[in-house]
Amino acid sequence: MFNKILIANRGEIALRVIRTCKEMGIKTVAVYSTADRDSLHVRFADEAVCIGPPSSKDSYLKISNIIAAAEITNADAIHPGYGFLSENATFSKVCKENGIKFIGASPEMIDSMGDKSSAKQTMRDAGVPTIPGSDGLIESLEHAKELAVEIVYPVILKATAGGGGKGMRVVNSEDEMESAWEMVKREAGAAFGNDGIYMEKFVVEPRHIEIQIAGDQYGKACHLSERDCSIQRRHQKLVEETPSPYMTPELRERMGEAAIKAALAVGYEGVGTVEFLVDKDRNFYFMEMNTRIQVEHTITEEVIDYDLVKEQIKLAAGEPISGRNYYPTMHAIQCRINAEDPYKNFMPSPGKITDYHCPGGHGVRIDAHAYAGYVIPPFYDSMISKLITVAQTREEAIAKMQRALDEYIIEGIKTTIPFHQKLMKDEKFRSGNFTTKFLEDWTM
Ligand code: MV4
Repeated sequence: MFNKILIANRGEIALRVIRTCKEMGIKTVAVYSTADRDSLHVRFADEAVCIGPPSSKDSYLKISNIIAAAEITNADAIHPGYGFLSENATFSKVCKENGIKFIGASPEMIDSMGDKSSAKQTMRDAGVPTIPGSDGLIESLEHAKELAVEIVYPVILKATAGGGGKGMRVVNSEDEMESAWEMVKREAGAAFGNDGIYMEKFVVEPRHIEIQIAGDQYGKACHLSERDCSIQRRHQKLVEETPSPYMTPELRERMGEAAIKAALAVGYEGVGTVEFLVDKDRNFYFMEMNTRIQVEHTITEEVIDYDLVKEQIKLAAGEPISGRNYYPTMHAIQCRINAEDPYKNFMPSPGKITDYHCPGGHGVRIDAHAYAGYVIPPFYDSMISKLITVAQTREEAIAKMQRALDEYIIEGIKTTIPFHQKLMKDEKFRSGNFTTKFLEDWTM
C-alpha cells in the first residue's frame, strides 16, 4: 500500500480523498494555489505545498510544479480527483516516468477514450451497443450530406476530440448541414487542435444513465449499477440519483453487462464510468467512458455501502476485485450546491460566506469545503457543496432532501439551493418521468 498520497486537486474532492487516506493510514500532501491558502484541504492534509498563483494553468494544471511538490514531500502516489489533470494523458505519463503511481488511467487508456470516434469503434467491435452513424471520421461536407440521407435526419455532428457537450451540432435537414459542418470544424480546431468530425443519428430526448465500473490489474471487472444524470443544464449536472427511476432489473442487467464488456475490451484498471444514452424504448447506446472518479460517485457509495475512493486506491496498489457486481438496496439523491444565482441564469456568485449552517440527521451526507468566513475565489468551479440524502425509497429520499435543503443556511452569496427546493416540488421531477431536455424549458 502507498505510504503518502499527494492530492492534485482542491475543494470538496481534495477533502474527500484526504478523509479516505486518513482512514487507511496513508499520509497526505495537499497542493494549493495562493488563492486557496485558507482552504480546508490545506488544513486537513498532513503537509501542504503551494504550487503557484490563482490561475489554474499556473497551479492546479501546472504539471512540473505538482511533480516537484510530490518529489519534495516524497509522495509515492498522486490522486488527481476530477477535472484539472484527472484525464490528462501527459500528466499520467509524467507521473509514471517519475516513479509516482498515478491513481487513474494509463496514458494510453486516456488517449484512446479521449478520441470519441475511435473509442466508439473500439466499443462497437467489443459488442457494446453504439448509436448508428458514420464509420469513423467524415472526410468532406459532401460525404456528410450523403451519410445523413442514409442515417436519416435529424443527425448530430460531433468533434472526435470533444465530449461533455463541447463541439457538437444537431442537423435537422440538408440545408442546415453546411453551416453546422463549418461550425463544428472551426470550433473543434480552435478548442482542441483536432478538427476530426463523426456523425450519429440524433436521439431525441434521451436519458443519461451511466454505469459505475471497477477493474483490477488481473483482467477482472465488475459493475456497481447505475446513476441517472438526466437533470442537467447546459451539460452541467445539477442532480444525480440512483437507482434511476427509469431502470428495470432486466435493463440494469443488460447495461451492466455492456459496461463490463466495455471495461474488459480495453483492459480497464481502476474505477471508471461508462456513459449511455437511453432512448424512449429503453434501447441504450455507449456514449463516453470516463477514466476518473466522478462528482456523483457519492450516491453509489450510499446505496451500495462502499467507499469508491478506497477502492480506487486499493486497485491502484494492485489489489484484486472480488468479481461480483453490486446492486442498490437504497435510494440516494445528490443536489449540487453551486455559488450561482439561479434567478440570474445561474450567474457565478463568488465571495464571502458570512454565515453557514449544515443540515444533518439520519440519511443526510454533505461533501463540502465551505465554512463560515470562507471566501469563494472567482477562479475555479462554482460547486461548493454536494448534499446527498439516502433512504429506503425515492419518495423518502426526496422528502429528506427537502428537509435538508430547508435546514441549509449559506449567507453572503447566492446558491442553487432555491433551484433545488423548486425542483423537489416539481411534479415532473417527482414522477421520475423526465429526460435530458427537462431543464431546457426550466424557469425559476
Ligand atoms: C447525443 C445526443 C443525442 N443523440 N448523441 C451531450 C454530451 C455528450 N456526451 C453527448 N451528448 C449528447 N449526444 C446523439 N446521437 C444528445 C446529447 C445530449 C445530452 C446527453 C447527455 C446528457 C445531456 C445531454 C444534453 C444535450 C444533448
